[in-house]
Amino acid sequence: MTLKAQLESLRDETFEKIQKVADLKELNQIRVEILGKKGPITEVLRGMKELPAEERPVVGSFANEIRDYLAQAVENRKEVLEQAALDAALEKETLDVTLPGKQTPQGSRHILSQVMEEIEDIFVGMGYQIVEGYEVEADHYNFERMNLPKDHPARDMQDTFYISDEILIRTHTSPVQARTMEKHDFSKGALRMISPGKVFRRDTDDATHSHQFHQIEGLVIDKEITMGDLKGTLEVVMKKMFGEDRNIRLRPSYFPFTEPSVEVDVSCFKCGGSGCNVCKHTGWIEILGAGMVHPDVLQMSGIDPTEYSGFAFGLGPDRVAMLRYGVNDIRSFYQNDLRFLNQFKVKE
Ligand code: 2NL
Repeated sequence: MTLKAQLESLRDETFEKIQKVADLKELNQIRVEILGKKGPITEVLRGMKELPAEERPVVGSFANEIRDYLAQAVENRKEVLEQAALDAALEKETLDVTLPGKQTPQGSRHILSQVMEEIEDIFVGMGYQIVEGYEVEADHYNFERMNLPKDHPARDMQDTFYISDEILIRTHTSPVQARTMEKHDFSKGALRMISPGKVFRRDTDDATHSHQFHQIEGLVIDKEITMGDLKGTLEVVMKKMFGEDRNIRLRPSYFPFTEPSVEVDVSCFKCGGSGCNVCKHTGWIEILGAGMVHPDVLQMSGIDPTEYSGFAFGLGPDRVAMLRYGVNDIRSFYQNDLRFLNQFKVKE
């Protein structure tokens, strides 16, 4: 076989190999093998000095031609394979922007927070300040200042969890009011406040009792505050909470920190007063405890009861939520069961 024929068959075989190769790595191997320093073409070019002088240019240019031809074939094939690899990657990694996204579970305000904020909004609209205090309190502020000295029998109804003899978790939000009363500067006007928050009692938990629940207490102190202010204020609030058609009625009661004391009933929001399951066929729903602030309570907080008077009330948001939404077990609010809570989901 002539050298020319050898080169031609090397060209044709290599070209075929290049066309068949499907892998960039293998393609590169072929390039190194055929066109590299140890490859057959380099060898031919190197062996040219053995040839007669007149054949050298012919063989040299033919070998160069084949080398260039194969180098170009490798380059073309490389482009084809790279494009194919890119197409495959694009195909595999296709992002369908029309697919629905992964849903992130969206939470919501707890139903008690919703009820409390609604009540807070009513009072803010009437010029009250919202004051929050400590859940861990001094016996002094929780009991003594509320006219409940250590031997007072009414303490039994508000037994709680003691951190020490003098430190406890509050049984009502009254200590917040006591702390605010002693600080209030009456030269700047009346004190109007509500204190919403968590409270604790040593209760045996059942459908209507929980060792932890909520309270919103209200307090107004100024010169010449009367029972009429109490009644008028609570009537407006009850109408805003339960509907403009509601009425209220006051019944005598007892709290150590108020005198006189009353229970406040609101006419039933479901039946309007004719009697139903919500009002237990009485037409009335017991909703608040209230009264005129006991003079001794004013005195203990540094307010002169001969000059100032005030009314106060306590309201249970848990009970409001239970009545309004037909929840029959107070413990449902504290179990974090999403099947319960999701029923009261609101868009934030
Ligand atoms: C109830 C009873 C009540 C008060 C809370 C109060 C606060 C001060 C002075 C006098 Cl600083 N009283 N708070 C008064 C009457 C009743 O709560 O049954 N709550 C659910």
